[in-house]
Formats: sequence, C-alpha cells, structure tokens
Amino acid sequence: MTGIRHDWSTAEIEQLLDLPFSDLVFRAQGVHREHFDPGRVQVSTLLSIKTGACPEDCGYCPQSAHHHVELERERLLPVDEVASAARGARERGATRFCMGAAWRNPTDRNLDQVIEMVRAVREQGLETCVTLGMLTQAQAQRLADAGLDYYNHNLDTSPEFYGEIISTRTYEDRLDTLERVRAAGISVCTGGILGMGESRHDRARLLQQLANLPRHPESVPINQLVQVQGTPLYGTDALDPFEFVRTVAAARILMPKSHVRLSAGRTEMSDEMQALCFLAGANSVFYGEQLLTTPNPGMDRDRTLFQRLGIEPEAGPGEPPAAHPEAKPEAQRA
Ligand code: SAM
Ligand code: DTB
Ligand code: SF4
Repeated sequence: MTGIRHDWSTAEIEQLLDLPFSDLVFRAQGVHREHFDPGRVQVSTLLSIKTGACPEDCGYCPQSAHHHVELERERLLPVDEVASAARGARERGATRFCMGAAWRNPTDRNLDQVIEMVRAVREQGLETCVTLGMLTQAQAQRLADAGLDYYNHNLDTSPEFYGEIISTRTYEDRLDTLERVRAAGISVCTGGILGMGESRHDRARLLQQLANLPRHPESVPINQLVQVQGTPLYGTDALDPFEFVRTVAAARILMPKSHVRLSAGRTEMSDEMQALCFLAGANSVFYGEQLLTTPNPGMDRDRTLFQRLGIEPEAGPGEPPAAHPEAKPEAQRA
C-alpha cells in the first residue's frame, strides 16, 4: 500500500525517472490500481471564453499579445453561448466543462460575468472548472460561493526554468493563487507543460513542487507543448515520447489519488503513446475538437481509441459509478 507523502526530495524523484522504463510503468500501474479503476477516464471539455490579447508573455502561448500569432481575438463570450456549448459537451459525454480566459487576472466586473457562466454550466449538470489567471482571496471566495468545482492554474515547469519561459509574473505569484484557491475550498487543478526545452531535472522539480503542496491537487494536467508558429518556443526540439510517459508515471506514483490528465498535445501523439500514458496512470483527458485555440483529437478518434483500449468515460456528478472487478471498494483504499 502506498502512502500519501508531501516530503519528496528531488533526488528521490530523479531516481524514479531514471528507472528502467518497464519498472517505472509497472510501479505506476500498481499505484494506479490501488486507487482507481484502470478502465475509467475522466472526460472534460474546454472552451475559450475570452481569446487572445493577453498581457502576459508566456513563451509557449499563442494568446500572448507579445507574440505574432495569427489568431482571431474575441471578447468575453455571452453567457447563453457558453451555456449552449456546455449543453453540447454534456450531450457528447463530457462530465466537466472548463472555461479558459486569456487574462493576467480577472477584474471584479469580469468575475461577475464568469460567475454567471459557472451557474449556467452547473445548471446543465456538469462539473465546472475555470482558469482565469491570478486571483485575490476575495475573488477565490466569490467563485467558491458560486459553486465552482475546480480552478486550473498551472505551475508549468520547475522554479529554476520558469524565468526562461515567462517574465511577467513569478513562480511565487502562481503558488500564491493556488493557496488562495485551496483556502476558498475549491478543488485544485495544476500541472505543467513538457517539451519546452527543459531538462529531466526540471521535470523532477516541477513534480516535486506539485507533490509537496500541503494537499495534492485533485487534478494534475500534464501538457505536451503545442508548438504554434509565432511563439518563441516554436521550433523547440521535440521531447522523446518515452520521457513524456515517464513523467506521467512519476506523477501517478507521487500523487496516487489525483486525476492525472493527459492534456494538450494529444493530436500530435500516436494512439500507442496515449495507450502508454494510460498504462502509466493517466486517467483524464480533454474531449472535443478544440483545446483553447488549437486542435484536439476529434471525438470519433477518441471514441475509437477508448473502444480499442476498453476504456469508458467516468460517470458524471449525478450518475452512479460503474463497478469494476479490479477496483477496490472505497473502504479498502489508502
Ligand atoms: N491565462 C490563464 C493562465 O495562464 O493561467 C489561463 C489560460 S492559459 C492558456 C492555461 C494554461 O494553458 C497555461 O497555464 C498553460 O499551461 C497551457 N498552455 C497554453 N499554451 C499552451 C501550449 N501551446 N501548449 C501546451 N499548453 C499550453
Ligand atoms: C491545461 O493544463 N491545458 C489546457 C487547460 N489546462 C486550460 C489548455 C491547453 C492550451 C493549449 C493551447 C491552446 O489551445 O491555446
Ligand atoms: Fe496569457 Fe495564460 Fe497564455 Fe500566459 S498562458 S499568455 S497568462 S493566456
């Protein structure tokens, strides 16, 4: 039985990442089966509610006003458009609806409108997630009071590599917002991006930051950099796919009860690589043709992949969970 730890050293995590591939994946799959049904994957759909013209300079992001990317900017979407997108997502089988805005932080007026969206999406029977940039404690509390389920705010990379990617805010700023979200009682979704030219040491340090938070994030998105022409990171050498899988496996071992999301970058991954990520303990994906501004695999491709692998989407908030012969009953879990 694996315990929940918050005191991982960098060396311990590097030792995990250095294991022979089969040993690492075998260990991750073992941890996975202690806590989850291996045949179930959580399915979220993303919507960009405010696109482009962001004042931040994140080197990976097509929405930064600092880069020259061909992108249709959009003001904050009307609530009825968001509600109808959410309805469509639910009808196609998503159980969580994630809304992203290209802001450094929301104004209080922005937040009024987002809160209306959260209410409208909840009414569809979906879990809600938003990612809006930095929050004050009062703003986090308002979102919690509106019934928001999750807040996404990624640490993106190691504290040491962060300055190579973003100059307009600090790692500490990110950690502060995560602390406020946690204090408000909202579930935390935070992870990172791989393939930005970081080293294995940086990936270990990112995982260490996530795993040593006072409580593990409920959701850990592991993104592969989507290279967009016009962004500074366009043309970065691609990461070895096995290195990506290793990082997913280590995330599973370090955060046994968290959902680990195989996040952006699936369009560029083979079915075999995605299957290895599920084997390594990934159990959540974005579902739908579009991420925020870039493509995601089509729903047909995903349905076929799930079918070939014997995976079923997790039940939604109001639905009964399906029993799986190998999943341990709640009472036996750590
Ligand atoms: N502006 C808010 C923020 O940065 O927190 C919310 C939206 S932002 C687009 C959400 C996350 O998307 C980023 O933290 C980053 O991890 C991810 N992201 C953005 N561009 C990406 C890309 N090209 N490839 C992979 N992930 C990306
Ligand atoms: C996360 O970790 N990845 C998503 C979501 N959280 C907000 C965003 C991926 C964005 C990929 C680039 C784009 O489509 O603009
Ligand atoms: Fe703005 Fe978020 Fe993109 Fe950074 S990642 S440029 S904060 S939208």
